[in-house]
Amino acid sequence: MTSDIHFRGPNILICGTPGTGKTTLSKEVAQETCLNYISIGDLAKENNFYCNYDSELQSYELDEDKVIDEIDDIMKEGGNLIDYHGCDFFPERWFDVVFVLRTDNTTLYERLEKRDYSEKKIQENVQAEIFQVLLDEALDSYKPEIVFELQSNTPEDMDENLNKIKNWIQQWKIENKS
Ligand code: DAT
Repeated sequence: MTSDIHFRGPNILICGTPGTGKTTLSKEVAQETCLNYISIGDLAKENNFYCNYDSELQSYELDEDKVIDEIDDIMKEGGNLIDYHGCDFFPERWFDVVFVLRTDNTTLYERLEKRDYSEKKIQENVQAEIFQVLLDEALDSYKPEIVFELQSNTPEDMDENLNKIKNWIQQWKIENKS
């Protein structure tokens, strides 16, 4: 059973180190299902939900409380697909399942090189992936039985992951008779 009653369908979180393929996969899932896609990065940008700029990390610090306030009502209804690298600040009750994307370090390095990231930022992200920081964060933040690791190295992985998530949604619908 789910952690909460979601009328419009399950709430799914796709997280993982930047470059593992969250946005690409989330958009494909949203296109093929009735889930409402929400990129936390885009939401923050559109609404300026930031506290500080960290010049060393070349990134803005997210105002997590504002993000939660903004979408809590939508999340209570269900049927949302959230795309964000981290996961430890979201209310645990929001999600029915959490997928953590994983990518081999050489592949991830090559993908991040194509972004205008500094060498330091690339290295930090690749290190985080090697030490499975996001997987551990997900396992610490949610019940381990709702956390699934998905390999995301090749286009075939992408297709397989899309099918796995679609199948998971079908199963959820049967179990929750929605
Ligand atoms: P994220 O949203 O996690 O930062 P993304 O969806 O922007 O990642 O993907 C980064 C790049 O890598 C993009 O050019 C698409 C490519 N990519 C992602 N997953 C892939 C996969 N499984 N196979 C091949 N390319 C992939």
